[in-house]
Amino acid sequence: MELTWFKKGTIYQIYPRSFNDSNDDGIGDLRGIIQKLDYINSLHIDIIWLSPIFSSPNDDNGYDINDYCSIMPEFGTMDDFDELLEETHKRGMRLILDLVANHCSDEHKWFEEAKKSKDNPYRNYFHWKKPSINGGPPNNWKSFFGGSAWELDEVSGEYYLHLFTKKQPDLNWENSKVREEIYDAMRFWLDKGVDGFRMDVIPLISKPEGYPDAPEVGFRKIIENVYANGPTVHQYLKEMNEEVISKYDAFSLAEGVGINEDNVGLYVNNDRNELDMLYHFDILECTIVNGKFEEVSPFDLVQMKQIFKKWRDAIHETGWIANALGNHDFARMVSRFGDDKKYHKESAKMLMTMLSTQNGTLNIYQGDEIGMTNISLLNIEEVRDIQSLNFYKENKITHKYTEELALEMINKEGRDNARTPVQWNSDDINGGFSKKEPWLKANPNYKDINVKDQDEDPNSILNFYRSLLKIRKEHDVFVHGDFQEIEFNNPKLYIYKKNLGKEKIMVMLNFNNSEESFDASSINEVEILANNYENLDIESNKVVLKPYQGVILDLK
Ligand code: TEU
Ligand code: CA
Repeated sequence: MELTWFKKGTIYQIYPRSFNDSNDDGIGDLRGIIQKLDYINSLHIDIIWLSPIFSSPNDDNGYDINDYCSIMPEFGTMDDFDELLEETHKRGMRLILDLVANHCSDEHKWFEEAKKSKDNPYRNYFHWKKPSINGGPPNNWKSFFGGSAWELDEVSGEYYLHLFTKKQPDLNWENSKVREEIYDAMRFWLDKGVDGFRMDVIPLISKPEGYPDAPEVGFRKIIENVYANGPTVHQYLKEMNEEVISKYDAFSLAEGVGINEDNVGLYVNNDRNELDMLYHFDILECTIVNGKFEEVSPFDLVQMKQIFKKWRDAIHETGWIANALGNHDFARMVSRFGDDKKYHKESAKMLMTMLSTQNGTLNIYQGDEIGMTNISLLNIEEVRDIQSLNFYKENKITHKYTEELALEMINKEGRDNARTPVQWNSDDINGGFSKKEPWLKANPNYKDINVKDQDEDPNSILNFYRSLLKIRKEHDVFVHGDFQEIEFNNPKLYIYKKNLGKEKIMVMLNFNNSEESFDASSINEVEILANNYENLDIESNKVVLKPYQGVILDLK
């Protein structure tokens, strides 16, 4: 398997609104990112992914675009962007943008035109349907963010489809004009030198024929069986690849919502010429049973091992995936999978030890490199995320949960957890993100968790990330290789050996908050490549791992 730059590279996701504010208006911006490029480079990052930076009314923080070839004024100008791209490339890094092509904003010219009349030339850019016979929405589809996925347009008496908020109408990909518009926008950025795209909810672009009612199953199943993987999705992805991506030295990282281990190959196998890679939702949603703000299951390590294995096997030697433990849509990884209190430092390091040794492209999210944690928002006025706000509003009507519990759920699972401002230092107000009150409040724990302090501390999470990402560059076995699991059914330890040609490593991870030991008679002469404790306790035939200890051995 050939390791192209994007397979081997480490991706660092930036959520621009929360990254760094250069002009103290409380909102992160492009110049703020430029100021931090040396910092990003110091992490051994290869590829920066920017969440949407295009003009948008911000109903969903830029995931509702009203002009695909412009920069959101709050984030800066096109000149700022050109400088950001140039400065990124100067440092040997690449830059990818977020392509939100399943839907646009209802304030996009296309939709404003489409609403004017049934025979407007833009009408067919969207999905319109007559009311059902009883007068309600055309079918039972629910939006990802609560309520019906259909909104009535009073003028024409027809409904339009929006799988996300009603300000995010779905584009009709069956219309070749829509596809050309999107491809043109992609070319606009690629011609500037952009290195590819992260593709937002791309498995949703093709809708099932006849818009059939969804079965009464959990929301994740509805996504998988009804909203995603439509009949023409592969035709369009091939077309997009052939007409656009393949013409450039660029790649696609798809958000693999609704994709499972059985159909992933259709999207990413090398001979398909569709997508270069995707990240799936099985790990990200491993504690989310049906959908966010529904049932939550406790974290289960054996299940996580099974998921990693299942996906590794599904694409082995044929395709490629990326791995992430968090992004702007999920609670913070250390709070979900580690211990963000007593073993904060240990568990944050251990989790990255695991993630950086999985097969596939490594995808990390801003702030995780310093172990940023979930935030406790004190009341609903502090909540910003549209998904959480809609949940809270809907709950006020249904009274399914008490208001206290609803807020507790938002604090546990909500997307604002990942969107609090990056914590740059302890001295400045708002953790150095901005002098003005930020659009979403800074986590008060910036006093203890911040870039500046960790930069100066050789034992910090930040410097541990740096060393892991550096050795990953030097050893391809980190990126891919044959896996041999040890004690697979052990619910506390995750232990595996990997080899690729002459390279052999062993990874030992303790997910528990007390010491755990296992038989180590198979370990011979070794060199320690990474260890989040000072020592490794190997006695005769036994390895004893400290709470949340994570170790990588180079097996000679
Ligand atoms: O996310 C799609 C998606 O599936 C998420 O809505 C996810 O289900 C949810 O956040 C988890 O509970 C993408 C973007 O990453 C997200 O930020 C956007 O809001 C969404 O698409 C619409 O563009
Ligand atoms: Ca700003």
